[in-house]
Amino acid sequence: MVNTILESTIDPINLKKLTAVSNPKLHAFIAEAIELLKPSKVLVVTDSKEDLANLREMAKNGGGEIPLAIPGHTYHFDGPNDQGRDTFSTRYLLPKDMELGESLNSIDRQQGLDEIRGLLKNAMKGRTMIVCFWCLCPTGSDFAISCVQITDSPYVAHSESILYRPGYEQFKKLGPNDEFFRFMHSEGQTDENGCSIHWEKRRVYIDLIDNTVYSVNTQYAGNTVGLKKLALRLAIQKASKEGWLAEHMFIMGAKGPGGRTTYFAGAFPSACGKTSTAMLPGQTIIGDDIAYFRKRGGRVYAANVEQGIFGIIGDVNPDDDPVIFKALQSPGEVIFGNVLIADGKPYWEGMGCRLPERGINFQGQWYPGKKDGDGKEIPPSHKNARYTIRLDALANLDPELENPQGVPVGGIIYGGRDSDTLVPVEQAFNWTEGIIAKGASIESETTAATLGQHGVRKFNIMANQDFVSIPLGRYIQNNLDFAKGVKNPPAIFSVNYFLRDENNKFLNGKLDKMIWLLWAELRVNGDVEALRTPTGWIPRWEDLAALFAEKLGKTYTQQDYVKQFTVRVANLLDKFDRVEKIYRDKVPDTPQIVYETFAAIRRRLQDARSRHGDFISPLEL
Ligand code: SPV
Ligand code: MN
Repeated sequence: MVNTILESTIDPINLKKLTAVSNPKLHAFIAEAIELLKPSKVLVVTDSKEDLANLREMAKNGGGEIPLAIPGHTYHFDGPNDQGRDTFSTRYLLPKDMELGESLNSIDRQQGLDEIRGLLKNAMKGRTMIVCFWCLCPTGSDFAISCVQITDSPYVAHSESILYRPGYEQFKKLGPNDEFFRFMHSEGQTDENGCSIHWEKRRVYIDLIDNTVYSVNTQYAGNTVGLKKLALRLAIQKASKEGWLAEHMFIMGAKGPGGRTTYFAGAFPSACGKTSTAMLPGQTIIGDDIAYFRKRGGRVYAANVEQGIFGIIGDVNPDDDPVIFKALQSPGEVIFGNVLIADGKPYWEGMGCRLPERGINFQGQWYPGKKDGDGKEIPPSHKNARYTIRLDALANLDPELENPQGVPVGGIIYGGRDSDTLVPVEQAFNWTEGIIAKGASIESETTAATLGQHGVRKFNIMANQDFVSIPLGRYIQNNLDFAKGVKNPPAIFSVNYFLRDENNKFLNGKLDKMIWLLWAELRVNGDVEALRTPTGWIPRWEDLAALFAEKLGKTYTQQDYVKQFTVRVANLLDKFDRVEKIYRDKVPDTPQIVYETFAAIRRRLQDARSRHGDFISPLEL
């Protein structure tokens, strides 16, 4: 049956490419997709240069991208209502015997499958179904996971060819029982601009039983590029069963004294400085979004799941982000998403030059002062406008990106958008407190990376809340257990780049994050002492002043230090009350150690308050 379907729909050349991968489960998936989507043609993409070049051409010829003046550059627009991840319509398909807890969005499995199959029915009539193979993490490594993507969007397939390692040859080596991830996407009906019309019927449904994600009526990469956040959700479930970790984290090399490199991984909610930390001048980048962690010989190693960046372009300018700015001005494959286009060039807010007065953007013709249907002024580029680029286009790429072993992790950083509570950097006392009081206690103000209201303080466990696919208590326990058998677990830090003063002005400059990172690098290597607060270790003024002078040529006054590093006791107590309430109300499987840790921290904060009051200057410590 499967063979009949494949042979009757796929031309001999593409059929040969498909059957060279002799995996019966793959063939069944493709046949099922053909039956459901009814494409007029099937294109099978191998790892060959010709096949990848063909994808680029398809994308440029009516496939969702338009060429720009610089060779290799194109732009892509998503519809006005399709500009970010849709966390509301992204749901886990829940079998009757599975519990995920109420903090994860789910729908009965059968009901969800019926709904999404209904939406995907005949979706590719008159279209080409693209079948492509990619790999999460370096191919052939113990991190690697094979993936197959089905899509009718050349833009989606082309984006994947930039962001992920080719996986066709690896797929050929899979045994009949080896696991792989499957993604099925259709942009649905499109309008005269090529944008999905039925965005209200946008759905991203995740089937954990079958390692399959379905996505329909959307084009925004965060909802469609299977290997990105759709795969992360599947990977978290797989990691939980197999004893490793899949995290929403960058990986980068921080440079210490004497040319030393210490690797850090960092989790930040979307649009909170994650990419710009990974790309700090003078340091080296391995990845900016998703990392897998494994233990080997009592050490923790991490690998980048991706080989490219889908980064926020707003505020990328030659002063703040020189490395990426240069790459975005140079010939080579780059897709600009939802920026302003004029005279064949891309423009965005905060790029450090005057923007043109006329152009086109995701809302059509644009001019300053143009309003949308609700009377709201349309910005020239969307706040979540992005670029897609391969990491090898960057001057500061770390040489270990393709190391199949990954890199040894010295430190882990948890960040968030917090105007009034956490100090700019603080080291947790140990792994357990780090996981619980730093990672599992992140609260961050919402941003344009997800649809919905912005600027609302929201709980976001390990900055991974949107992607966790197991009960949250188990997820915390997995993180705690991961350090078992590790001689020196990575040191854990919190950072906060968004602290403001009483006039709502940011207390830090954009490059100050380099200093917090380099201080953390010194701490990991035991090079500096630190001051003990109720919640962890903070830097001494003199160590920061030396780093500011050496790395940024800046004077760091004691007055600035006191403002930034004052321990805000009342705010911290409130924070832990809010977070604990979420665990008590919504996470029935919260490990007891979480409550014990909160209680211990609260006692230390109250004790400090009785001696110093609500605000503790670091000079008093
Ligand atoms: C994020 O929003 O965290 C991103 C972009 O990295 S995406 O998930 O692809 O929307
Ligand atoms: Mn992300």
